[in-house]
This record gives sequence, structure tokens and C-alpha cells, in this order.
Amino acid sequence: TEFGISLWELQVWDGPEVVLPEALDIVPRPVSVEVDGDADPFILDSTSQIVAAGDAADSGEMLADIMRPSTGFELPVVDEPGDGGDITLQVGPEHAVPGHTGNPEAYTLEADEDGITVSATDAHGVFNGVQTLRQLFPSFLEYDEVTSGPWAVPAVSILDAPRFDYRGIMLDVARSFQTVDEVKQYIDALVQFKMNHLHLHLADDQGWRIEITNEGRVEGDDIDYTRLTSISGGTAMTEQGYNDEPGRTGFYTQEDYAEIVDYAAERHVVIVPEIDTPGHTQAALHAIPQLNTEGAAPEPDPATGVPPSHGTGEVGHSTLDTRNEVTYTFLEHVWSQIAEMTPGPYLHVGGDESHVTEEEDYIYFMDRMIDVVEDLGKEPFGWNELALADVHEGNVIQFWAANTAGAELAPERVNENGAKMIVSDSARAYLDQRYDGDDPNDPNDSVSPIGLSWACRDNCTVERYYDWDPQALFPDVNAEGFLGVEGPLWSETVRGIDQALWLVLPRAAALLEIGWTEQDQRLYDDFAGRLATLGGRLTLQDHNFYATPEIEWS
Ligand code: TNX
Repeated sequence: TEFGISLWELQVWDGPEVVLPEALDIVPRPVSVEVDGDADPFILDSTSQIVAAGDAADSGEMLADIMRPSTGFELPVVDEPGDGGDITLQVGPEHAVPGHTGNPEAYTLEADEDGITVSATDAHGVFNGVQTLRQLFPSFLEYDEVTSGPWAVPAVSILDAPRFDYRGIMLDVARSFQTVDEVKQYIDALVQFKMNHLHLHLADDQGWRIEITNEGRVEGDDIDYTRLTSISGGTAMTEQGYNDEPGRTGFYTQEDYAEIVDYAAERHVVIVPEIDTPGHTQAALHAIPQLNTEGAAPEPDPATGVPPSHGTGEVGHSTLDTRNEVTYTFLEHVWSQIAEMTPGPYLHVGGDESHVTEEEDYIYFMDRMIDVVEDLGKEPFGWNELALADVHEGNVIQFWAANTAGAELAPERVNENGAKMIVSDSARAYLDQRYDGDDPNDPNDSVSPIGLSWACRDNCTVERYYDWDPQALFPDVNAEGFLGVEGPLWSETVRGIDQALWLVLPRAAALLEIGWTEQDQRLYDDFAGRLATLGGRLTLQDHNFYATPEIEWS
């Protein structure tokens, strides 16, 4: 053309390059970050105090616990300001965050030479602000031995609030067990990226991980519930793919579970317990003879003519007998004990891949389970197959794969029945997938000796896991129908916390940013830049992660 540019170039030019403002190295990216480059930084010193009264006190103590070992400073947590440079955490109705009033997770953070102040209307907001503040200090803040400073924080003004109320990560302890301490480490590693729900997959074909006692059995119920863990607490996944170690066995006593719930709650994390039903129930059927009615007998494997055995990776062969009252006696007892131990609002009834349950039986079962859970004062939660049932307002549908039962009905259930949607698209949010390579039996095919590959084949990179919009997947679903996002870690190939964290990080950080940061504030290159310094932090915290070559770790 006369301007010297070809038409082709005109067509591919799609507007000015979008550049996001500086966000320091904070993950997830806050709503707004204003750095005052001319002002002097805040410098923590040996006289500094943490001022945190009332509802801010717990976050103050937690921050002090992180900072004392590395700084060597005393850092007393006090009610009133002292003389040195202070970190002030404050909670009160007068600290409503402009534009986000009423959101208990919103906070502001102001730092200058004279001090740092984190303010919010709720303890959860201050806790979130503290997670941000950790990332403003040098990485060695996270180390457990005294290191020299200076412990400087740039002069900055931050205002922040989440996009979604639910930002979850799942841990499958059924296929392979994780101890209480390992679950705590998982929580520690993920709360710094503002995870606020931990979904525990407590029962599946391969194992049952939560103690249920016989206390409170209804009349006529002769089931010995202790067998669930005395028998199926001792089973687990057999080896799979390159991971030829069998899964780890074990279970949580009710005290263990309470310890996890409390540890999570102190960090503003809600536990979402799942007992997967009516399929994925070999472990329950194995332990409880009464459940093995004629209607629960597994179909023989068409290839071999024998029923599929316990402990293999095969799913979809088991079902509870949906037309026998013993099933409901059993589940009402199990759920009433779990409800009692679970302060959070949700009980996850599973519902995925019930391939040997007739559809009408499945619907009958789920309609009843919705009532069971609601009668316990809790909100039913299920994989997208749950959408086949007549879900009620507020029930939660967890979308996982488009070509599965219920997936097509889910948008209608949200718009018409008032159900809520959690997006866990397997092709972009499944944390059990190998980072690359799709042959699980060939270690040379992939950097990932562990992990499955069915959901995103040989491209499950950080970029792919970051660069999508959960709402865009469902353009017809009302915005208020989206509760949030969750990244599940299935454990067929995972053994122990180091392997779990290796698959989860850094992809969970990508997913948690999707849950926190508005879509128009998210660009992969910008995220990759902020993520770069977090590898060092994770190392100093002793949390394993995959140092993917996609990121220029600094
Ligand atoms: C499908 S996702 C399952 C799980 C497996 C997972 C492995 C879902 C609701 N069901 O039972 O562990 O694939 O990626």
C-alpha cells in the first residue's frame, strides 16, 4: 500500500500492546498496586513490633512466626504502637475497602518509610494482606535460619479483593494417603497464593480414609462402621505407570480430621470433605458386607469374565445399590458424623463416573442424597454428573469434563435452578496431569516421571493452565452462578507430599490467580515474570515444585 504496510499486517494488528501496571512480584496479582519509586522503603529492624489487636491478632502471631527465625528479631506482637517501625494489622468496620465493601477477603496495604499497615473489615482480609506482605519482603524472610537483611519493603499502596469467593485445590488421599503433617504442608504451600478451600477426596475404590464410629446408629442398623478404616484404611492404589510404588495406606482418626479442620480454619481455609458415591465405592463395598446386595454386584469384566478387583486403577465398575434402604442408612450415618466434624458449609457426594449405575437409579440416588445433605444443614456438592439430578438453589456443581454425563445440563441447572458452578476443567485445571509427554510408561517421553496424561495430552504447561477464562467456557451461564475454580490433584501416581507438590506447583499458583484476579488484569507474560522469584521462596520454605524451563527463575 502507499503507507508501506501490507494488508496482511493490517489484519493481524489487533490494537496496542496491553501492558499491565507494575505489580512487584505478588501472586496472585492484586487489584491495584501503586509503587512510589521516589520514596524511601520501609526497613524492619530489631526494635520493630507487630501491632495486631483483636481479630488481627492471629494473623499477627502467624506473621511473627514466619519472620522471627530469618530476621532474628524479637518482633513482639502487641496491642499498641511502639517506638520502632511497626507493622500494623487492623480489623474493623471502619476499614471497608472502597469498591469491595462487604467482601470479607478484601484488604488494603500501605507501606512507607514509617511503617506498614494492613487493614480490612474481617480477619480473613488481614490474613490475605499478610500473604501479600510476605511477598514484598526479600525471599529469605521465609528461611528458618538467621540471615542478614536489609529487610526492606518498597513504598507501596495496595488495594485488593478476589474475583471469586471459592478458590480451591483438591487432594486425593484415597488412592494414596497423606499424613496429617503432609496435609498441613500442602495447606502452608498453597495459602500463600490465597487458596481458601481444600477439598479432601476421602473415599474411592482404592481406600477409605476417615474414621466412622458406631456411635449414634439408628435402630436396626447392624453395620460395623469401624470396618471402613480397619479394613479399607489398609488398602490403596497399586502401582501405576512409571510410579511402581504402591499407594500409601492409612486413615484419619476423627481427632486427626479435627486437627486438619482447625489448622485449615486458622488459615481461613474451609475443608470440603468428599465421599465419592454411588460409583467409586469398592472400598466401602469391600469393608461393609451389608452393602453387597444383589444390586451392588459388579458387572464382570467383559474381557476376562471376572469381576474387576479392588485396588486397580480401573474405575466405573462399582456402584452402591441405589434401590436398597441399607445404602441410605449407611450414608446417613456416615454423613451425619462427617457433618458434625465439618464446620464448613459443603459436603461433597462425588457422583462422577458411575458407569454401572442405571441413569434413572443414579438420579433417584442423587435426589435422595441432596435431601440427606440438606437435612444435615449442609450444601450438597458434586461432580458435574450431579446436574442430572434435580439440584436445588445453592447446590454446587463441579464441572470437570465436557463429554461426561451432566456436563451439558449444568448451565441450565445454574441458570434455572440457582445452582452454583465450580470450574475444574480437566484440560486446564487437573493438577495430576504430566507437564508434558503423554506416555505414562515411558520416563524418557517426559520430564514428568509421575502424573497422568489423558486430559491435556502432552501439553499441560503452566502457560496452558494460566491462559484461559473459566467464565468464557460457559458464555450462557449467569455471572452470579460462578462460585469459583478448583484444581484437583488425583493421586493414582502420586506418593507423598513431595510428589504432590511437584505436580501442583507452580500450576496451582496459576489457577489460584485465575480465581483471584479479574480476567482483564491477567497476561501470561506478566504472570511468568512475577512467578520467577517465587521459586526461590518455595525452595527456602522447603516446598517442592517443578522448576519448569518455561519460567526464567530468578
Ligand atoms: C477422573 S475427574 C476421575 C478420577 C481420576 C481422574 C484422574 C473425576 C471426577 N474422576 O477418579 O482420579 O480422572 O485424572
